[in-house]
Amino acid sequence: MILAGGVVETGGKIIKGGEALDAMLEELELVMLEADMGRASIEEVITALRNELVGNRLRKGADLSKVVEASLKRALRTLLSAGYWDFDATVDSLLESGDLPVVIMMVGVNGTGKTTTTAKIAYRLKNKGRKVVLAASDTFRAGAIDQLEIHAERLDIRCISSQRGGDAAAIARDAIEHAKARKMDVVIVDTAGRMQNKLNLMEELRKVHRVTKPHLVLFVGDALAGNDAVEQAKEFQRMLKFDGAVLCKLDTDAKGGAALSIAHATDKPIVLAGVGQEYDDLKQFDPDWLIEEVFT
Ligand SMILES: Nc1nc2c(ncn2[C@@H]2O[C@H](COP(=O)(O)OP(=O)(O)OP(=O)(O)O)[C@@H](O)[C@H]2O)c(=O)[nH]1
Ligand SMILES: [Mg+2]
Repeated sequence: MILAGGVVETGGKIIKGGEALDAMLEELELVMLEADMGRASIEEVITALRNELVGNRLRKGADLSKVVEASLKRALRTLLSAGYWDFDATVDSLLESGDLPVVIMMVGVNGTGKTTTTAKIAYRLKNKGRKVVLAASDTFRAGAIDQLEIHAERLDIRCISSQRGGDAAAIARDAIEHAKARKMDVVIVDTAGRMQNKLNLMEELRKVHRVTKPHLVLFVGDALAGNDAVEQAKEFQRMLKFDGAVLCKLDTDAKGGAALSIAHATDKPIVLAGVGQEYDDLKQFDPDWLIEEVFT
């Protein structure tokens, strides 16, 4: 990225607030806006950055624009690392604690990638030798059960469902009972996509939550939804509380700024990244990778 500032000629200068710094910060604001980061988060980050910079001494010959950009990257890295937990290590330690099965509940609005991510997580855990059961608790969308069952068949994993429409919470409970009876390790509950403002759907989700008492709730966000993903995450966090987020579709030309805003707005970390439609297209979320994406 090219910034307005040049090399500061007389070394050892104190960084002052003023036009030159403002111009640089404005350019960085644009970079973040273009990456779909929300305005509220951007403003907070920029204010913190300005406060950090003004009054600091610039090393002789240092390029102010580079110093500013490096500070911003550091601030964003801190934002993305706050409260971070490692998905695999967390599941391992839950398994070790012996409270089986470990229940993972997936939530999010329509089409963000919940079902695909459910299958990807199942694949990931199965490859580690874990015995996994899926709960088809999306009884809302026609075709949702078949979609999950096809994945289950391909992965050779049991999927508990009820073709009768049925009660999402009851299906999840059946899956947990099934897993308990067979000493299986993990139940992943796929739920229906919903608009965050539809109260009855949210109520159903809360019922699933109440009944299953999940060890982990993962909010699935769509990187392509940009700023909307942030509003969704905030509303879900308000209604349900989730432990971490999965940001899907980071393989598309989405600029990933949603990750920064979700982390900022909900105080929950992004823990996994969906990077394609294959089962192994699920990665541990890497803040540095995302920050480079935002700046290129
Ligand atoms: N490129 C890409 N596509 C993805 C990714 N994750 C999911 N998708 C696609 O996004 C679409 C929606 O994914 P689903 O898993 O069905 O989303 P959902 O949240 O379960 O949707 P509903 O059940 O309708 O709420 C599908 O076409 C997936 O293949 C990803 O990481 N990258
Ligand atoms: Mg689904």
